[in-house]
Amino acid sequence: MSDRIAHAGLRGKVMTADEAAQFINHGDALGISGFTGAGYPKALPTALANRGKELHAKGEEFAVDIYTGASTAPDCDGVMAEADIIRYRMPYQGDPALRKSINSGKAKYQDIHLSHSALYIEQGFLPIDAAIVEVTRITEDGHLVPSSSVGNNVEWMDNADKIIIEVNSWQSEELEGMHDIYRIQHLPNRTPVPINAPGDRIGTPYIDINLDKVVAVVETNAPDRNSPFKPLDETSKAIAGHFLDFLEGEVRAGRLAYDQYIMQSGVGNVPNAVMAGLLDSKFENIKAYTEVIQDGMIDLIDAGKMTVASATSFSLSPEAAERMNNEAARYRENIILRPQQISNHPEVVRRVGLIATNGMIEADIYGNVNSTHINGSRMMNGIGGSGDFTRNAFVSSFISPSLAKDGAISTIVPFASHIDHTEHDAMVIITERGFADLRGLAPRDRVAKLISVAHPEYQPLLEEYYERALKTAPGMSTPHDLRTAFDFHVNMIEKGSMKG
Ligand code: 0RQ
Repeated sequence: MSDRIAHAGLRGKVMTADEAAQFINHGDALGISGFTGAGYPKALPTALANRGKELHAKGEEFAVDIYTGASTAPDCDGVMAEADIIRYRMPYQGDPALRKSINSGKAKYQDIHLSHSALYIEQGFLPIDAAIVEVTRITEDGHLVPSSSVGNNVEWMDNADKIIIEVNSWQSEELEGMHDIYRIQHLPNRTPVPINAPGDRIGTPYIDINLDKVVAVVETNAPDRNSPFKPLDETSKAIAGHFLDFLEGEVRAGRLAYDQYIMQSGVGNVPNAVMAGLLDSKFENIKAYTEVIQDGMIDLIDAGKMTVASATSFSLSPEAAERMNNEAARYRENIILRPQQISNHPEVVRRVGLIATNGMIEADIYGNVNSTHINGSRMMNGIGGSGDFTRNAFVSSFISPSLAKDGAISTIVPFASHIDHTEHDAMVIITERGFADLRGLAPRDRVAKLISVAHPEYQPLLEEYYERALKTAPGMSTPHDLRTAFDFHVNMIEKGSMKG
């Protein structure tokens, strides 16, 4: 048995994943670890999927509700979705098999702000039966040292009746000391979260739980889903360039200094490219108060450009994950991993004054942003933490190429087919064509700025729409021609291109 399980009582609970899966019953609600492919349980999901397949073959029912931190991986969400054992899922996902299950009506999905998800359990809106959580190590005293993500692990274990712990020896033991575990008080006794700057530590480096609830400990040795990022292309480099121009403008306007930039950055290839752009910039002493640490931040730390990165999880390429596993002791000087209620806490986000930068599916000519649904109906991933940050940031920006799917789609549209971030929150929209700074502008004054960042192939169509809207709703605050407002999307569905 691994010496990573140092607590005598818990050593007596070590068993196989198949044995541990027997503690889970049909209809249970499971709070599991995992955030953007990091720190998810590696063995139980497959064991549960196999148990489901066996029971289904006998004509018996077996399906569970799955709550996580955020997205997991093919060997977690993927295997369970393929075995048809996910009945309800929250708060965020990104797995192709699960996405298929959600969009074919098999799995129900509730897309929740990441900072709200634990509150759904704590405030009694949703039940929870069991927690399944990956850790790096269990100390002699029974403290749990989290692995590469913290997510909602604390709240899941506090509120579940049963706890199953996976101890993954692939995770570096030197992650110990990187985490900062703090519990938000329950209503009506809540007090301010005492974080004034991204580097503040306010809790313990481990999670304390009620050990009597632990029914099983399972040993694993398996990597996180570390997927490589796409190589930087001309479009992502251009977006990164415009983002830097925008930051430089903030410095010239006296709203930012070269050593005062605090970033939040969404996941994905384009946000990662923006961080690559910062490597050669004049910005120093960059800090992150964000939810996910991607390769770009590790590179900024190595270059001495980033001094603090506060998040709840990693989302690294295989190469960067290897660097982290070899050098976690060095990185923990700069990196803090917190529960997602804290990494995404609206109060702290507003206080530290960060610049939020997230990807988007589309924005409309007035600045409403869709982050989640293709053509209004098909779920992509979810809102994730983008709302937690966008609503409360000092500056909220969205970045995207102006075209998707080889030009069949314009990411600037007349009317967003689903709205996650309203015109009241989105401040700056950036594509490879430039940036549209919407701050201080009434709706009609935003239109030209947004059309200027659309692709030239779509600019005449957007102008045509706006002229029509002005005729339909003359003089009105936010003119729309509702009969044709979704023509771009209808064309895409019926003819395979927004151009029609
Ligand atoms: O499809 O993968 O088939 O090529 O969407 O698009 O341009 O590579 O951009 O990786 O940054 O993802 C909004 C999905 C953008 C992401 C979204 C297609 C496009 C491509 C990916 P392919 P790109 P990104 C912190 C913050 C919500 C959650 C969030 C996201 C694929 O940023 O999930 O912000 N955001 N969390 O072709 C049809 C369009 C499209 C489109 C792009 N208009 N119509 N397809 N695509 N625009 C993280 C967490 O919360 C955990």
